[in-house]
Amino acid sequence: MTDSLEFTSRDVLRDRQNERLRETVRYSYENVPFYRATLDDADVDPDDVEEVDDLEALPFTTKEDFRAEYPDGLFAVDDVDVRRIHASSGTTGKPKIVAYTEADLDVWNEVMARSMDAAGIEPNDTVQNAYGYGLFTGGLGFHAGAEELGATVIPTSSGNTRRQVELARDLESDALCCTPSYALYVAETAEEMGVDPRDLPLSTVLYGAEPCTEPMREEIEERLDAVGIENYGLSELIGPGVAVECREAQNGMHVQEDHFYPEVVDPETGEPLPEGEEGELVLTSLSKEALPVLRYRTGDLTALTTDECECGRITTRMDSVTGRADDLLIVRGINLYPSQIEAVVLEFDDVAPHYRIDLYREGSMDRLEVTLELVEGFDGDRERLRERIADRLRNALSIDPDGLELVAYGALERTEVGKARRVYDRR
Ligand code: DLL
Repeated sequence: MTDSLEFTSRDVLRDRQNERLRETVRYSYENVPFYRATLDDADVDPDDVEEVDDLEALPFTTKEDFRAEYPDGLFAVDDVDVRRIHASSGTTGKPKIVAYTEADLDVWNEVMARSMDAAGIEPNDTVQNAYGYGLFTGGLGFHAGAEELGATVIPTSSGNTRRQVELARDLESDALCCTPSYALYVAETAEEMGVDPRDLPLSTVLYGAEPCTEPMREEIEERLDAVGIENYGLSELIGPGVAVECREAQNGMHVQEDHFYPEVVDPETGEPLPEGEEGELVLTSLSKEALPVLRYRTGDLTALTTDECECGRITTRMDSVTGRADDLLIVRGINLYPSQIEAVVLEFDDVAPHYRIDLYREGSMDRLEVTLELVEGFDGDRERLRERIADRLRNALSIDPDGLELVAYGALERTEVGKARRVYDRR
């Protein structure tokens, strides 16, 4: 972790980024026919890209490009130099296959170890890793990062939740790594087992891989009496480890900018947006060998800031992802992200952090149904609560769900393995 530049200055960081960008563009051009073709088409001579400000001239790389080049058309090295393969957890179509050389794995370990360090994990801590092991990058990514840091890893993988609770208690796990929805499920399972989740020794939950609003984080922290630290990443760039919050501020995720260069663009026009404005995150790898990526459109919506952070890191921070550009629900002409509904309904203390959104088409009309769970032991006036929530949705989001149902605690299905699904769009 000595070479991280996280605590130097923006000028030192910028020099490193420029140097690595020049190498990456030239390397991609020379080793990946796809990049040679797209750069030639855009009339970009790799030698003209001298600094990150020149990135704007480069064409984007998209998910469709990954699909078209499936499985290994974007690889820049021969098979013999590939040490590991992972794949994205895409729900539709073919997965995106991603590759790592030995040096890529070293970078990944380094950014993951830094992420753990930023989260306040120490070498003498025990880290229970409940991200799925396998093609998904969560399991092995967190595993290697914790080892690199020098911590003890318990590779529980996802699922078998009662055993997670027992092991956390018996082996005195200090940190739990998992999706935010799974962290809540661990808490619920503990309760079912007669174990107070707040009594579990966990002091940190490193969550990520799916969106998590601030009220959801508060719920995780409250239920498990632990600090929740958000992680962001994607297979196409490396996996987890692209950005992480610091424990000091918990206010935006520090992008590991010496390896991944972030931009935010208007999702419609592709024009770069100024700092602070929300748009689609575009990332360029600055050190990847097996799979360099130039201006990859992540589809994730966020905003960037270089405001000072109390932790002393000088890296750009990104906001929590509010949704994916392709998650946008257009309901009767109103644009809506599932996370907006989540943020509104979780303001209500009587609503548990589990919900589902169903969309149907009736004739030419959209029908929106929201199902919410009540907290355990709710004995208030259900109808009154329902009306209050409906009012709030109307005022805050200008939507009036056709159905708003409050169901008993535990009635909605939980996700034990993989990413939680909350939206069912059947239109
Ligand atoms: O989900 C990598 C990861 C694993 C990140 C564990 C953090 C923790 P993929 O399966 O390729 O990789 O999915 C990447 O997941 O484009 C986002 O849409 C979403 N995502 C990842 N982290 C967050 C987050 C891993 N903190 C896709 N908030 C990304 C919201 C996230 N969405």
